[in-house]
Parts: sequence; structure tokens; C-alpha cells
Amino acid sequence: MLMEEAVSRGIVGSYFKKLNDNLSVDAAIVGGGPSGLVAAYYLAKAGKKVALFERKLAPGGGMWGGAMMFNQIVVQSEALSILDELGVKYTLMEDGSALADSVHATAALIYAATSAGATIFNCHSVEDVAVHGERMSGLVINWAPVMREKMHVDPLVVMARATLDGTGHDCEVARTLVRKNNIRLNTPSGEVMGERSMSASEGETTTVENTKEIYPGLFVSGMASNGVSGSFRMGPIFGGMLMSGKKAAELILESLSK
Ligand code: 48F
Repeated sequence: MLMEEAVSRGIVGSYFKKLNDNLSVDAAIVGGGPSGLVAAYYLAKAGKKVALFERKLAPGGGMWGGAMMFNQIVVQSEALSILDELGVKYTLMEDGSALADSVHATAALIYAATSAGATIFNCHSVEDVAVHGERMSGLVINWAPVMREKMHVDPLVVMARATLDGTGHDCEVARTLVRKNNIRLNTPSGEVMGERSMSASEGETTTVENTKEIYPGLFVSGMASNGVSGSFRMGPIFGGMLMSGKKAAELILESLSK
């Protein structure tokens, strides 16, 4: 067999095995931002089958760019143990917060999640959800370029015992679930309330508090948790995102054990 054919056979065969192995998972994560990646790491570390779907070519969400493309991030002291566990290098500021290179930190999160056993499907967009009875049961996925080009191509479905909406500011999964199914969420208004403006300290606290199961089978993390509950944004501070991802993994593990 010529090299060209062997390469193509290797890629096609192993890719479809990977997809086939992940058509039914313990936990499906939508969005490869910091909270989704941290959740993927802790869930995979606990031995669960985890698939993460990210519409962009590179997972990492809003963490690569630091603040206004100054590629440094700040992580509060409460979240330093997560940085240590995931192998992120940092220096300390006077108040005990960490400063890290955003490219190094984002790459470390991706490496930690995949090394722990999570499978990342990049260039995959989640366009809808599957619902059975009063429970969210899976994700409707399509190629991101198909969605971008608005091509009329039907999707595939991945079944999941638990799903995490880690889609950031847009809270896309929660929005789709509410828009199409006439249901109420476990948020103060029962709906997706939309995030408020910048209030860093409060936003950091509430992003962890708002990390919860908002509908049977659907959890939220990161900015999506503040987005659904009408809380504040916080800018280039990432401790809340990391702690939210860890909390989401713990809640999902508890729910999977029932
Ligand atoms: O926004 P994002 O980084 O998520 P996060 O974990 O972190 C937020 C911070 O980056 C930052 C912040 C920190 O203080 O406020 O914004 O909440 O990443 C969300 C990811 O989800 C992907 C999107 O491309 C991004 O990489 N995403 C969004 N919708 C979909 C999606 C979708 N429908 N299907 C697949 N991926």
C-alpha cells in the first residue's frame, strides 16, 4: 500500500472508531472554554466517558487571548490548587493571585483534559438537543462549517446521561432547550436571563454559585452559568471559570452515581 493510502486509511478508520465510541457517553460537554475543559478533566479522571464538542478549530474559548489580546490571565488564590493539579505555571501577584501566560495555560487545560481520557471533537457544532420525557438526553451535532455555510444537511445525535452547557456568554444549549420545548429552567425567572455588565468580584463568586443542574440532565458552567441566571461578567479573571468547571464535574458525578 502506498503511503498516501495508508495515511488516509489510518485517519478515516481511527476517526470513525473514535466517533462510534462516543455516540453514547456518560457526560457530553458543549464548549471547550476553561470551564468545559476543567470539567472534562475531572470527569475523565473519575473514569467517566466524556466527549467535548467545540465548534472552533482550537478549543480554549476565551482564554487564549488574555485581556484585549495581552496574553496574560489572572487566577485568584482560591483556584491555585487547580492550576497546580493541571500543571499550569504561574507567578504570584502581591495579593496572592496568579498571573499566567494565557497560551500556556490554555494548552495545559487541553492537554490535561485529553490526557485524563476526555475526547475532544473540534469543528463540531451543537445545533439542538435531544429530549425524552422531562429530561435532556443528548446533543444534536453537525459540522461547524456546515452550520456556518447554512447548508441544509441533517445532523447526528450523541446520547448523554448528563450534559454540560459550557458555551460561555451565549448559553447556547440552555437557550435552545428553552426556545424549542416550552419548559422552565432552574433559574430565578425560569428562563435564560442573559448576563449583566461587568462587576468582577461579584461575577466571580456567582459563576460558581450558579453552576448547577438547570434542567434534568443539563448542567451549566462558566459564563453560561451567569448568563442563564442574570449575573455579572468579570473579564480576564479565570479562577471562577476553573472552580465552576470543577464544581460542574462534581455535580455531574453525583448525579451519575444515582
Ligand atoms: O466562552 P468560553 O471561553 O467559556 P467559559 O468556560 O469561559 C469564559 C471565559 O473564557 C471568558 C470570561 C472569563 O472571565 O468571561 O469569556 O464560560 O468558551 C465557550 C466555548 O464554547 C464554544 C465556543 O466556540 C467557545 O470556544 N461554543 C459555543 N457554542 C457552541 C460551542 C456550540 N453550539 N457548539 C459547540 N461549541
